[in-house]
Amino acid sequence: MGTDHIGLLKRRALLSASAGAALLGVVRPGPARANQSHRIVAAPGQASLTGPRRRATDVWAYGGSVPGPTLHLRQGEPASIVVENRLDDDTTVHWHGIRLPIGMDGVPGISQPPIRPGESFVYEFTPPDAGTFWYHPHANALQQLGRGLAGALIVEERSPVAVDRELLWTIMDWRLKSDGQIAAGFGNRMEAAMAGRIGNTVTINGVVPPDERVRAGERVRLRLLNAALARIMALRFEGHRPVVVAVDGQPCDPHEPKDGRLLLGPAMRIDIVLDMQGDPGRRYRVVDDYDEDLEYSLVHLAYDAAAPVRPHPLEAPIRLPRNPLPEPDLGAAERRELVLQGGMMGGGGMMGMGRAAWAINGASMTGDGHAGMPPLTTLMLGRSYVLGLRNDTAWPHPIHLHGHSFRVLSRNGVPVPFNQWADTVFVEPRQTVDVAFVADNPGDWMVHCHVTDHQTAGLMAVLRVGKGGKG
Ligand SMILES: [Cu+2]
Repeated sequence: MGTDHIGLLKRRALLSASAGAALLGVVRPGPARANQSHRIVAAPGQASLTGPRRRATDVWAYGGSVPGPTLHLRQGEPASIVVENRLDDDTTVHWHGIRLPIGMDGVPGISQPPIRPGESFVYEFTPPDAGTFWYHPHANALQQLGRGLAGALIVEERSPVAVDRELLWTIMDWRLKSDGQIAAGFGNRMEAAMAGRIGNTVTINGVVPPDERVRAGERVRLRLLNAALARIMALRFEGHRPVVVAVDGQPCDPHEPKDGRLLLGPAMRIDIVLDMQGDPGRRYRVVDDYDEDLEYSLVHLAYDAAAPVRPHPLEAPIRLPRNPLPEPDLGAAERRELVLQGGMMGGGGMMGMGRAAWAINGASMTGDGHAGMPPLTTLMLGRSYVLGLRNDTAWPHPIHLHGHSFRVLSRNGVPVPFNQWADTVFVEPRQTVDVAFVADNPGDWMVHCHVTDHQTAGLMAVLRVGKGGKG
């Protein structure tokens, strides 16, 4: 009888699991939904950011939607993306985090001439890495990104992890007036020397989010993308234990984040696996408490009242396959230090730097990139480097390097665990973050803060990767 009882339980568990699987479909999304050729039109449009009953907001949009269409590409296969500019403004597209040739990197004057209104440009590259990436303008970025030009780019793993569902949250931040329209005043100099243009309305996938409906017992892979101009977020999933499986698209050792908080500076991405272990029928807050005094509920996970789809969390492995990143040779690596300087200091004064508010190693490159930007330093093609990112300012900076992903080594000398790679790393005030990479991609690569006001007000430099140079 005992045996029968256990057998019955097992059968029941199997039945409910398979019922759940039938209901939800245990998905292995993967290459099947990918497509290597796309066409995107950048144009003015309208978006119902605050819901269908309020007046739509005038935006600039890729493919008529905010965010733009999510592009799915296959890893290691050539892709071709036509971008047509129907704005009244020059534009380019930067494929953030994709290791591609300099000519496809979207920096005006360095990678390509800007795409003039009415013109098109064909971006062609082969994404070497699977993961969560994104695309956005690198021309007049404050306005173009701030008015809605951003979209997710997902390079599919050849053999993805098994989950019930995949979700993507492209999080954007808007400064809206009471009539629902975007407030003017991009490039305010006072803001540029402080936290940047932080808005008053946060959207997920283009709307102030309604409840995210979930089912007890299901396993979800959630791709988080901070596509805001300046807002830094720290997300906590109340009642849940998210497991980080990738940072900036690059797989890491699966781990629960410290204090359960997922820190997302502008441009940063985190992939998590979330087992829905909450109670059927209940709602759980997802909170952004980066600024503890301004904590708010970003969205709620709303559980269906139905019984869990399975009695225990899935036991399937969640470690993602590694990408073909070159491993830096730390024994032979040369060290270069980038000192981040400027900004409004605690006492209200600002360092004297003329028109720029920020600098790297005493030099300020402003704007979005243009021809003739002299390199801050030259790196030898194929050699390993450690970059020490030293923040001498009173503000945090998510520092992005184009054309490469780097291993995050340490913060103030303390090793960073879990084999984390990134293309945008968060550097706290008075902190030095060491990152390492192989300079294997020739070209003039931007390194800049992704708080867009900081970038355009001087927190930007060029690293030249080439033969024979020394900086
Ligand atoms: Cu910054």
